[in-house]
Amino acid sequence: PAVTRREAYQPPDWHVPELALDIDLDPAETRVRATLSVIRADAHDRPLRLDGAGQVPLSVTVDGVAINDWRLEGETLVVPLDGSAHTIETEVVIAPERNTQLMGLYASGGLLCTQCEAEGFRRITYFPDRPDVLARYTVRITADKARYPVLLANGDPIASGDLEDGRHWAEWHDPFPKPSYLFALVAGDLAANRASFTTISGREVALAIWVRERDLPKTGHALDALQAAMAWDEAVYGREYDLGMFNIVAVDDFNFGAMENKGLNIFNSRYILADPDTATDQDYDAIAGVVAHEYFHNWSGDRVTCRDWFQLSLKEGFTVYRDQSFSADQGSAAVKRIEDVRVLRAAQFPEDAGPLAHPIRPDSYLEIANFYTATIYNKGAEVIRMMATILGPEAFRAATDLYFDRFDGTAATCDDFVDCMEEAGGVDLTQFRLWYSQAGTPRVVAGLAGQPGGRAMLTLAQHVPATPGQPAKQAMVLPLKLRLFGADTGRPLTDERLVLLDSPTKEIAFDGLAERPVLSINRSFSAPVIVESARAAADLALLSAHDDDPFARYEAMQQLMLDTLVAAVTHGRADHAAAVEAVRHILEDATLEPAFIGEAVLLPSESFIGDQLAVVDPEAIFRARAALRRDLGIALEPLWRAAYADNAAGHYEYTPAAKGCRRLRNVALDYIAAADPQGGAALAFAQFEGTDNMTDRQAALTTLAGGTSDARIAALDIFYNRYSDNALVLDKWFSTQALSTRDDTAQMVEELAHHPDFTLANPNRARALVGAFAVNQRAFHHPSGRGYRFLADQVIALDKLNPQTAARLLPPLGRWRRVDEHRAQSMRAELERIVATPGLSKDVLEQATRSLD
Ligand code: HT7
Ligand code: ZN
Repeated sequence: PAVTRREAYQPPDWHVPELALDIDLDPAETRVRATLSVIRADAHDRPLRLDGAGQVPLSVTVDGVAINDWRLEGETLVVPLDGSAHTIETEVVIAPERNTQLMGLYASGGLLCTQCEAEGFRRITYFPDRPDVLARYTVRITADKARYPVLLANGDPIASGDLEDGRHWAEWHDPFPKPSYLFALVAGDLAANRASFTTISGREVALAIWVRERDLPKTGHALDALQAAMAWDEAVYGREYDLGMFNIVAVDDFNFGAMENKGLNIFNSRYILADPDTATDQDYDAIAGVVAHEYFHNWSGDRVTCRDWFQLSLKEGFTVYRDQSFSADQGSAAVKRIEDVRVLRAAQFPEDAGPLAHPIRPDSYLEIANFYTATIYNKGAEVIRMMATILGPEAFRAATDLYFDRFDGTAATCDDFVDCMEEAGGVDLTQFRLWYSQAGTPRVVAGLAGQPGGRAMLTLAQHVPATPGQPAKQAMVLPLKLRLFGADTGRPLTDERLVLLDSPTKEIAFDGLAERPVLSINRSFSAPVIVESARAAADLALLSAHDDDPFARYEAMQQLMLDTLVAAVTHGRADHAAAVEAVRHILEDATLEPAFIGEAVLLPSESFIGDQLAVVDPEAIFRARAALRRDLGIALEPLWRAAYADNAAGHYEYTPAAKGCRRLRNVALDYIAAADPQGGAALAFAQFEGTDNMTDRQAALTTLAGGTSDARIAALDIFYNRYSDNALVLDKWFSTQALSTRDDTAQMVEELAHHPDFTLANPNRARALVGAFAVNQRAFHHPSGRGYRFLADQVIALDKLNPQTAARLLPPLGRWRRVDEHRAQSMRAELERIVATPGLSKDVLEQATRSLD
């Protein structure tokens, strides 16, 4: 398969200002007629080249006349043209019901829907399927009226009518030029939860969330989130919605979270449907975040789109930054930042440290679908956040205004965005641009040396590790917020400073310090880097108790626990006293909000502990973590029981305060179970049975599923029977078991893959079992190698149906350099088995071969 390179970008030969689609829908045989007005871009003599995939042209006409001199080069339709402007018509037939890849037009639960990003439109019709060809679309849909009473497309509806044969039609027009990846169509038997939004300039926008009739009661939260997001984008970025209508449709089979098609967002139903009985607080938060994210794309993605797919982070990094800021404004900003950093460390840091590392603006790809990664999204958001920090809020807003104004209606680049930051911010970001081209997580070594006379010298050194294809790196610009605290009193000794570390090393002197200083660095996680700063347990405990930056306070706690756990893994045992006392202090601090306490007292994950070690020993990590969990549970049992009792709620309410109480209470439940497995299981089972909400039920089930009590089987059965007709909750049933800390998880997961409710055809279900299992460090790295074999078997099987989803499950197999030689060999053997599989997709081929390097 051919590699696409960023440097090879050429502007399009032909513009397509207008496209009319006439789509006669049928699951087995859908007829698509496309009429393109094309204009030669400049004085060249090249033919028109239209991308296609999987279909053949039934007819091709130029200016109304059928032609025969078209040809296919691979899947590309090549049409020779003489003049500078023509009208081209093509006709194809496609079969949505046979589309298991879920790209292009496909069937999901009786609906017909589309997914075109990144290159799905070519599976519907012939077109220059690249993001820098922007057309105005008019779409006519015809379908059986009984089966598909609702017909939706982008833009606004312009006409509709009935036909004699039980079919009907609808026409939609989208006045905004858009690339083909933003095209969408949905047909089905859907009901709408409707509302209206008055924009800042007084225009009424009709909002609707379309779902199956029975799911209507679960759409309120998503609709509220949409309205909040519309208001927030006006207030914070000055962005107003631009069509008369905004539709969202939820579908059950979807490769990703959701899609920002202009005026017609299509969502994975897990990011729309929620009620207290079936969705956790985490689900509610994710729904608001994803609804906002897709809505924000209307400007950062749709109005200003990407020139080519190498610029993907232009829209994704910026939009993630926007949705993170929105969510921070809706609840606890401190907790949101902690959660975002946890996601970054869990998903992006390992990617940046492994064989699949790539810059946020990659240089080449075989399959662009493989680059919808945590690096493009989450590290991309951190890069935008750093620019916002460097510029400050006013200049950052001026810069985004400039960006939206200058590039409205066009396809832009990452450099265009940074240019706007430089111009409006009056800063030179030449060196900062290395964030776009260099992969790898920078490391900062920070040492603070106290000197006589109230002086201290801070030494900072940065190092960017080698990554595939990038052996040597240049020094980057790292904006580090820092502050010094007094070791005796815990009082601040300095103001917070923003230091731009832009050279390999830097020294900063502090004078007039009244006490020995303790360093608080990378406050609010101002740069997405790993800081190594040898601070004593007592100093970390001091920061965890006194730092005024909540993120830094959390971070000190995490570092203290990490140091304890790393010592335990390395030496077989460790002193838990400092960690216990620091957790006690947090639990006893009445000024802290429960949500923050719930985060601060959490143990670092097994994978994060592993990231601190040269060679990961999953069993030793598991044992060390379990021992600390048990000791914290036992030593602080009265406090955990008090936290459990004090944070009980009468009935479910989705408010930041109530959410925080549930969070702390469920963390406390798990520590109680660690201290007293039998009593804890009884408490968990009582909570499981007695609660009115899924947050508490799922938390209790997780605690039970990790234990050995009889209540475990009972709870799993009750849960299954209660929710056997709810696919999203059954996903939880699968993933809770796949994430279990029990010894027999690998075997259990193999058995679950044969459960009648397990199917690889539904991406959510595949991710719930296989994806969850592959991040369960101890189970996946089972010394027998059965975990690796299981993952490889599932990837090979899924590749035949849905290559994109299969390829996204594969990365855990690429972490073989991080484990011992025996495990590494087993992992490589499975990767080699995958690569040798006949008929492999380019999606999986690319991920597996890169993973072997
Ligand atoms: N922009 C959307 C990306 C997306 C996608 C990518 C590949 C395959 C299927 C997909 N569905 C949606 C999602 C977003 O970032 O908003
Ligand atoms: Zn996005």
